[in-house]
Amino acid sequence: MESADHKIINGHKHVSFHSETISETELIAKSESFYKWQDERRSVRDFSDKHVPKEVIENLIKSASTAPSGAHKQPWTFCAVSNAEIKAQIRKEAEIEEKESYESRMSKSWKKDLEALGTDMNKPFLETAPWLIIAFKKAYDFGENDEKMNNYYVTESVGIACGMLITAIQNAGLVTLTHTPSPMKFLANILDRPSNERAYLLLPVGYPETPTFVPDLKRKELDEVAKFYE
Ligand code: IYR
Repeated sequence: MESADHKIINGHKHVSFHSETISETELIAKSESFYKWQDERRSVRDFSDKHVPKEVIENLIKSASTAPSGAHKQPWTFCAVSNAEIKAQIRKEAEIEEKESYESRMSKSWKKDLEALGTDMNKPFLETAPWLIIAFKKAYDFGENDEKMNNYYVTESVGIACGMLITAIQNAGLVTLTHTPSPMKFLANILDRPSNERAYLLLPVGYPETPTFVPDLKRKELDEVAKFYE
């Protein structure tokens, strides 16, 4: 059965998609205001412990999970932690890894590059922030009979979903930080994740502490990040 609102491709239903065409003036205005708003986003390392409702976190994760993914497999699990004991355990184990990284694993030039950001091995935000969202990538999935099911472009897909999560967090009026303790294996152990999941990124979510200071960073100019072929 074919009708104007859907068609069948390879035996699968495709529904009609409509996106409103606006004027070029509106296009320019919308794209510019979105850019200006995104340009206000800053990674914040000092969090307030102010409560954030669980429903907000659910909506943020639902937004991230709208991301495009290889063969629409959505190869991710977002673990949201507000439990104080679990946050304390995550902080303790992250700081053990970070201490090792700062003291022996990271090169001199790497640490020099980080000087401007003011990072160190101490990660109090892992306990202070009301929520930690840990993104896990699913290397593969399990089918109905526990057989392995392929996922595709897993790293890219989860990276895109995390980018959208960061934007959703900003849109909600909250702040975050892309934290990647390395190695991150301890997160799968603490959160008891199945064998197909690997920790990808940890995002503390909440309000900034007041006052909060962030590095006086400058972003690259358009001509440093883009080349046009017209
Ligand atoms: N993971 C460490 C080090 C670190 C690395 C990079 I690259 C940064 O942009 C920031 C920090 C830490 O979280 O301190």
